[in-house]
Amino acid sequence: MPPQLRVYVPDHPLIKHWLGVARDVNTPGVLFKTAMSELGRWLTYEATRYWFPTLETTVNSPLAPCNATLINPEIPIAVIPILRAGLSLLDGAQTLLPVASIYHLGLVRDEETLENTCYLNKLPEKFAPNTQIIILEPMLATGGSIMTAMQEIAQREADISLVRIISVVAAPPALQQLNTHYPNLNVYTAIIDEGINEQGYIVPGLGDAGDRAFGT
Ligand code: U5P
Repeated sequence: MPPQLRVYVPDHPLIKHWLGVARDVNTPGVLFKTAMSELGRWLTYEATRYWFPTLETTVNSPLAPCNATLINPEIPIAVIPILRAGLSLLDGAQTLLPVASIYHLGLVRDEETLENTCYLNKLPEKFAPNTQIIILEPMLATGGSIMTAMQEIAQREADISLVRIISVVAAPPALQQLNTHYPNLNVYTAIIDEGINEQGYIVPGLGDAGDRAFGT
C-alpha cells in the first residue's frame, strides 16, 4: 500500500471548546486571539505526545538517584509560522517548545486568482539532519499556501517524515494535495470541514484568520 497522509483530529474538550469560540462570529478580537493561542498550545501538545526525541538518563532526586526521560537537547526543533495567520498559533506553540528556532515564512494570497506569493522567507539554507519541523498554518483551504511552504521546506533537505503541520480548520482540497505530494506528512487539526467556497474560504470555517487575529 502506498503511504498515506496521517491526519489527526484530537478528541480533546479544550480543543473543541477553543475551536467553538474561534468559529463564533460574535467572538471579539481579543478573545479570538486567546482562542488561537490556546489551540496552538493544545495542538502542539497533541503533536508532540507520542513522537518526540527524548533521551533516557538518570538524575538525583532529593532522596535517591532515579531514571529520567528528557527532551534530547541535540535534536533541533524548528517551528515555521506561515504569516500572517500562523502567528496566531505561535504563542501557544512556543510555551511548550521554548527552545525551538522560529523561521518565519510570509505568504500572501491574491484574493481573485487565489495564487500566493512569498514576501518573507527566513528559512535556513538547509535544515540540519533530524530536525523536527512544526509548521503553523491555521487554515488549510485550497492548499496553495501550504504547498508553497512545503516546496520551500522540502528543497532545504528537510526529512518530510519529521514534518508536522498544525492547523485549526482543514478542508479536503488542501488535504488531497498534501496526500498526493507529501504522503509521509503528519497533520494535526482541530477539525476537518466540508469544503471551500468560490472565494477560497473554508465553510463553515472561521473566516479570515489573519484579519480576525490582527483586527485588520
Ligand atoms: N484563509 C483564511 N480563512 C479561510 C481560508 C483561507 O484565513 O477560510 C487564509 C489563511 O490565512 C491561510 C491561507 O493562510 O488563506 C490559506 O489558504 P489556501 O492557500 O490554503 O487557500
